[in-house]
Amino acid sequence: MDLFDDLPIATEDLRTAMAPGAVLLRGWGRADDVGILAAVEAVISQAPLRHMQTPGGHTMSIQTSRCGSMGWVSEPGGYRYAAINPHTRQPWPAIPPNMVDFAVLAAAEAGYPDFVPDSCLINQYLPGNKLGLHQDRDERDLRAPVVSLSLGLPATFLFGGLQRSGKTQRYRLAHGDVVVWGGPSRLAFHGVLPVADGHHPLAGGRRINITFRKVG
Ligand code: MD6
Ligand code: FE
Repeated sequence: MDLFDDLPIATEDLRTAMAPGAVLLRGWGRADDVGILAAVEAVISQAPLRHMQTPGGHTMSIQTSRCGSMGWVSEPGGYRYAAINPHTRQPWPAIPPNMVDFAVLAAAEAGYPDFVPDSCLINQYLPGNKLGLHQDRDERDLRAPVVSLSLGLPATFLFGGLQRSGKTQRYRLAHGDVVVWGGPSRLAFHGVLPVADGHHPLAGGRRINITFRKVG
């Protein structure tokens, strides 16, 4: 028995096992939210947000920027990772150091102690924007997890199984929530329902989702 036994906070609620290898760490990203939002703005100023084209020729509603040695590119020919931003013809900006630190610590907290990201995808959702069910499977090294940080407006995240047609669970992802998944869940289907209108004191009228990956 010690002092902390009486505290009303249920720590299990801060850490939710979503599936084998997949964990939700609620609020874990709030520690450096102001610093990470500033770093996101710095990246966006060098690699502007864009609506990407899907291989099927559709324009995605969300807008995307990237940083790290490899950037994910979606275009009519397919998805790929590329060292050069095809729009600026420059290398992607480096992942800001505070963002690397965040991703390394979050992965370790979730049980992936060797994770170091080399690629980062920044998605901006305005109210009404959504992301259809998909798998993240373009990374060469599928042993590494993906670390996801949500900032700004909340969203409903759909998390399914290894088949597109499978049942999905719903999670509300709010400012500072972190999802880390790898292992048996690395290829789970997932998506985001349309973001509701709102205002967040730090991020304004938008949701930012940052995913850190190890591509090489
Ligand atoms: C989002 N996230 O939360 C979209 N992918 O806006 C993703 O697509 C995602 O959160 C792989 C791993 C974690 C993610
Ligand atoms: Fe994804």
